[in-house]
Amino acid sequence: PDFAGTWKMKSSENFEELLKALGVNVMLRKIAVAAASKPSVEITQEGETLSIRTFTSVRTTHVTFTVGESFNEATVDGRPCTSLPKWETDSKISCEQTLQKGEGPKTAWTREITNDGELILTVLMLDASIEYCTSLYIPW
Ligand code: R13
Repeated sequence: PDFAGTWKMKSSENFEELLKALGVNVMLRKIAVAAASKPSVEITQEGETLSIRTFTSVRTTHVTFTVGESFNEATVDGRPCTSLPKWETDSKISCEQTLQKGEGPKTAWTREITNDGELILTVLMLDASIEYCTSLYIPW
């Protein structure tokens, strides 16, 4: 499937709860939640190699990876991690994150293109199976 394009957020759920569960203090949480409500995402793709840029007013991230190959990124609370993206289905990438140092909750994300051409991003805390946040993106 084709993840490429410029995307804007249509809705998002549970982001603050996720940050809280990850131990982010209330002040940083409020800043992150305000900024994360209006992100834009630019994705380019060549075969199984994706480059994803996420822009917000306080933080911009850029990751490039090939599905099936591990790469370095940061967790949503900013800890350096090694990530291994895999195809969960034809249209869904699932990626487990392993912290590079220290202890912390195990996290993962999934990115999926729906039949309607929308992009769903989910960030999960694997130890606490109920803690996850989901964002829905539509083409810009
Ligand atoms: C700031 C520092 C404190 C921590 C944090 C976490 C997340 C974010 C900002 C910050 C933001 C994340 C946006 C994510 C999006 C993901 C997506 C707690 C480290 C800088 C305040 C803004 C938009 O949808 O792809």
